[in-house]
Amino acid sequence: MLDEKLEPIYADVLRRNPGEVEFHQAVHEVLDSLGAVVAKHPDYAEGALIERICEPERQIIFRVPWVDDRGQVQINRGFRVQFNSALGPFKGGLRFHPSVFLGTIKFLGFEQTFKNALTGMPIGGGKGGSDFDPKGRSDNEIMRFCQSFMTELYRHLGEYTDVPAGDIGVGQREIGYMFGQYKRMTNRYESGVLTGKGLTWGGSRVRTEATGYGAVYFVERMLARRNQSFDGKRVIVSGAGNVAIYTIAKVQQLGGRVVACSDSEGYVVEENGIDLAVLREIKERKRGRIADYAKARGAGATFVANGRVWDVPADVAMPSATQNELNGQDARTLLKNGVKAVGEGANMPCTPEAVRAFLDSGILFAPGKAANAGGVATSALEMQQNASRDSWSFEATEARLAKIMHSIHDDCARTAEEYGAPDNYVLGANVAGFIRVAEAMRALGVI
Ligand code: NDP
Ligand code: 2IT
Repeated sequence: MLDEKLEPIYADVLRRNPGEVEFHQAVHEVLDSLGAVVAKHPDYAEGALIERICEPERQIIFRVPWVDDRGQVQINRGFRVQFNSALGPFKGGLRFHPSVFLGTIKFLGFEQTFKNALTGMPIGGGKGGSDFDPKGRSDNEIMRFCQSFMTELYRHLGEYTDVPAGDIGVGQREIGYMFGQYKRMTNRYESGVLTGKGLTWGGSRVRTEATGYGAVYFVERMLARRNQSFDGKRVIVSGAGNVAIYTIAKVQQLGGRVVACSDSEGYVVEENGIDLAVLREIKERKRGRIADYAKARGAGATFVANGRVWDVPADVAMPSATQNELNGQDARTLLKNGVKAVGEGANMPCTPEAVRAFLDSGILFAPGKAANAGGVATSALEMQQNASRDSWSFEATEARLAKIMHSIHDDCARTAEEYGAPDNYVLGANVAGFIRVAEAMRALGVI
């Protein structure tokens, strides 16, 4: 049950955004945490502040026509939801996946607003993408799609306005094609308009690794509060994309053993630990499948088609693929198998029922908007380097990332304690993020 002041706000969100179930879910989770805030500081419930936070500043939907390799015209739908710019230019990734619709982008933009606030950096929240399916498309098709997408989107962007980056289905290759088209359309080499760029054309060291590394730093700090570490721990990671790969890399560096990872077609278990070099070769270079990885590894690796990776016993679980990929039943399985910590690398990968099960059980649970903030934080470091026409070393950039993740962790822990729920990082993240955005919005007036 939501607080009585918040219930009508949520009812309005349901009425105004029909069918956008992930957006409803994300809003409900934040409003659930805000009950404690409006009880303590009733002024936050005034001036329609919370209502304004739930309504994007601007939503852009556009046609993306392109020609495939057979000469056929294809039509996709493009989106950019500019959610909140109280703290800085809209900032957040672009997702290319066939499941994308307005509700997906709205949920991601809403989450992004609080995540970006938690980083303490001057970035507002936004998200975009398309229902384009990059799977099986040639490099030329990807380029033509990205160029067409940017031919409309460019007019809504700018280093002081809105700065996209990657997300599912969008990595350095796609950012390159979009940056090229932006440069061509505007006749400006405006490095700070996109992040996740390549190192030779304005990118930052550590941005590729940042989300996965950051999530592991967060969980490491959380474990340390219970005098534990990754050393010797069995870990499972879902997904096998950007976030998953660099989560695996950092866990291994810290002495943990990652025994399973997955993609949308199944999972692989390897008791001796996933071989990162082989995984990277297959996923990053060949753009292959987890089944190909299992085949390449031979007898030591078992591929389970369409199974649940959460059935594999582990000390730590890091869901790093997509929203609602870990449900209540999966949570109970993990708990039964003795999981000690769960860290969300993806955005909203655990269903509300799963989150409740983890919180009730007293294990450590790191919510995505805090744990996966390392990616966007390093994007903000990329913007800083672009603005000063500078380029930092790997070591210096990674040290900044580690410091930011530790400070996000400590902010969440401190806020949770202040609100009488120590160790509830969900409450801590939602409240700490909300207060930053809310304070800035109040200062800027009713706009
Ligand atoms: P990638 O495209 O690199 O990888 C996505 C992975 O998740 C793939 O293994 C993919 O499998 C799997 N996956 C995607 N959609 C589904 C689905 N509907 N069902 C099952 N599996 C799926 O994306 P990222 O690693 O960048 O993103 C992963 C998550 O992390 C997302 O939630 C994203 O929003 C979040 N995130 C990303 C950040 C970044 O910097 N990239 C920053 C913060 C959060 P398959 O190949 O079979 O589709
Ligand atoms: O969900 C996310 O935080 C991202 N996809 C990264 C956003 C960014 O602007 O780097």
